[in-house]
Amino acid sequence: LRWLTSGESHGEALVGILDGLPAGVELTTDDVRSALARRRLGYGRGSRQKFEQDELRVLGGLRHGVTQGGPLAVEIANSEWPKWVDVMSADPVPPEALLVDAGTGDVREIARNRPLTRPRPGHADLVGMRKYGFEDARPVLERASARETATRVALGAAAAKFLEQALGVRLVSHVVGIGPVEVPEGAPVPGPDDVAALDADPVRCFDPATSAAMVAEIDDCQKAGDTLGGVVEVLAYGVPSGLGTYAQSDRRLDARLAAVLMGIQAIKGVEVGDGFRTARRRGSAAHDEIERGADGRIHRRSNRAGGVEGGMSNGEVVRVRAAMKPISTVPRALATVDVVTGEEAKAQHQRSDVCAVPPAAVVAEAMVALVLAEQALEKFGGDSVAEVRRNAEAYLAAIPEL
Ligand code: EPS
Repeated sequence: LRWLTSGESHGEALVGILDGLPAGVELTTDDVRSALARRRLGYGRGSRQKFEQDELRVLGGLRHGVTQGGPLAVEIANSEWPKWVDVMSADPVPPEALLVDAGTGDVREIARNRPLTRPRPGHADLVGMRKYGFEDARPVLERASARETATRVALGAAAAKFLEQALGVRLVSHVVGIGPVEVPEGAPVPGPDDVAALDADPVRCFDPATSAAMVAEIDDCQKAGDTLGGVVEVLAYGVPSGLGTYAQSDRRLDARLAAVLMGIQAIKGVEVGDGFRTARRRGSAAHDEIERGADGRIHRRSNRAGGVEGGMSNGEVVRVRAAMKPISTVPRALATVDVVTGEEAKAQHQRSDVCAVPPAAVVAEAMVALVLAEQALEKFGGDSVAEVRRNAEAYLAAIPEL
């Protein structure tokens, strides 16, 4: 399984291709639309989420609600494109076109058309401009933008359907921290049937008291002209044991999960299971003791390992966390240097989200779905959902105690 995306934040459309998905996955454009809608939820997002729409088209790989085995191609058009046709035009535009307001036809200097020369600390702006040879941060921020995650959520929705239909795997994502506000240790963890409740919570938090404190923290932060990061968690229920391998480092399941979570914009840390907390424990309190249950099957008494041991899924719930830094477009702008004048300056800022942690949970869920689908196909193979299911059942029948 492999995937690629293309497109700019204010471009005409984002596009994504998912190659290697078996035939026979039941999927509709409404399934993908509802995944995209979940990514737009979340208290603390900026004005852009209110007026911009994701306009989805599935261009390949799907027929009559069933995948065909060919690459799945999605297009997510941007309803705001008419305002950006000149700034983001694929073909050259005369300089005077950039002085015309695409909406009203007025001739004046348009903020969105002005070169951006004051890079934001924490953003890709400065290094991107220098690396690619731009005098304007526009091309850098257009592609570095987390708007691109819409495409990955669309592809992840297809991967999640495959996992559920072929293997009975179900995923859930939630927010466990926003800024200094954290879900208390030992608080109940959501299950796959709690997705609707999480979608209904303003910050995708499963603990109501913490959710209210998170909302208050976002309000405080907004008043202070600042931004917030946080921590998200993804849980995958029903993952069969044996995905990934200890035999080669790059094929470890945890290595793949960490790589794709780190690949989400603004993620600065990844944890598998109790991760950093386990590092503070002694071995006797760190590992998950093995026992035989009343049903005769072998399982773990706890799941501090997050369902992965030796780079392989062990049959317990797969649990990973990702830490997101605060958004680098800080309204109370930080110090920078204007790369054209060389003078000290305040970093560019037009508008920004205060906090994008709730949508990051949905993005992380999509990435976990893609990697679990990739690893399931590597382990079981198969060109159709039915074949993958048969292969998985045959493997699992041979190890009945797991
Ligand atoms: C983003 C900045 C914001 C977000 C955008 C991602 O856009 P702007 O700077 O134009 O206000 O709204 O996210 C989306 C549009 C989206 O659909 O998620 C960034 O810099 O990453």
